[in-house]
Amino acid sequence: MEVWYPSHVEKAKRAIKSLIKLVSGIVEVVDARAPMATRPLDMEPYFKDKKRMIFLNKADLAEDDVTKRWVEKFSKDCQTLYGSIKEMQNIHDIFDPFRSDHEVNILVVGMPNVGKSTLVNMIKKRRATLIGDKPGITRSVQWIRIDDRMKLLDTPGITYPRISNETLYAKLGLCNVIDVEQVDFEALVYYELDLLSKIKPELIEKIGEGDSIVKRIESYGMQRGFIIKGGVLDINRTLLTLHREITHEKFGKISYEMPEDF
Ligand SMILES: Nc1nc2c(ncn2[C@@H]2O[C@H](COP(=O)(O)OP(=O)(O)OP(=O)(O)O)[C@@H](O)[C@H]2O)c(=O)[nH]1
Ligand SMILES: [Mg+2]
Repeated sequence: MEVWYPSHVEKAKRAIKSLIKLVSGIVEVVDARAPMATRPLDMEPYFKDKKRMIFLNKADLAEDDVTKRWVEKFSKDCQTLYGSIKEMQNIHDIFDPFRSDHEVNILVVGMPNVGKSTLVNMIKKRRATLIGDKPGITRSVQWIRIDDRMKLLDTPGITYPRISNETLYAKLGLCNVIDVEQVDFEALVYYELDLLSKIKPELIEKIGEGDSIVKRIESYGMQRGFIIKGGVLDINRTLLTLHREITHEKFGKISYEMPEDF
């Protein structure tokens, strides 16, 4: 599969490895819709021996009962919280377990677009770092002082240089960890729909009329008038809009993986 692996990601991994000795705690932000797929697994060997918190963000887009089961599962090994950073009242609960009477440095780490910089800004109560509705916004590591006893290290989202597993690829696409516009998105959106047809067949029916996924996509695009010269369907616009609507709750809250499958 074609991956999206911009050069700043490799640089960020090197920076994290070299700065890890300065931090006493790690907040790992994952996407609540696919909390296993969005764990930064290739970096985890470097996090051993550190106090850790897993935070399942974007819970507003995931199915509540599934998220709660994920939290139960992760909690067996590690402190775990979930929520929707933008709406959370108790955001300090994420960092309070790391506090001590001396200064602490906390690494905020995770895949692209999961909400790391949003978390840093919310805790800082102002825009200390750029955020954006696509992956790859944060380009380099940045220390942000929260108060006289805590500094956070905001880091660029990290991802894999190679992905050969179609299901993982689809989940990362559906969480917008992969920048769809930077890859062959026709293939990616088909992988996404293929996964959804297995786990949420009722969602596929909502897309449009037809007895196959391809026909349903065509009917969806035609209905919206995504047509180019000669009355031909604008397939690029159709697929990108469909991807955007699915991943931004237009088809309801969707969890892409279940804790019982792991
Ligand atoms: N629905 C929803 N969107 C969120 C939430 N938290 C953050 N976002 C959005 O997710 C997008 C990515 O947020 P960022 O904070 O830039 O993500 P990041 O992890 O820093 O991304 P990179 O810098 O690319 O690694 C933005 O559009 C945020 O507004 C949440 O709890 N729910
Ligand atoms: Mg960021």
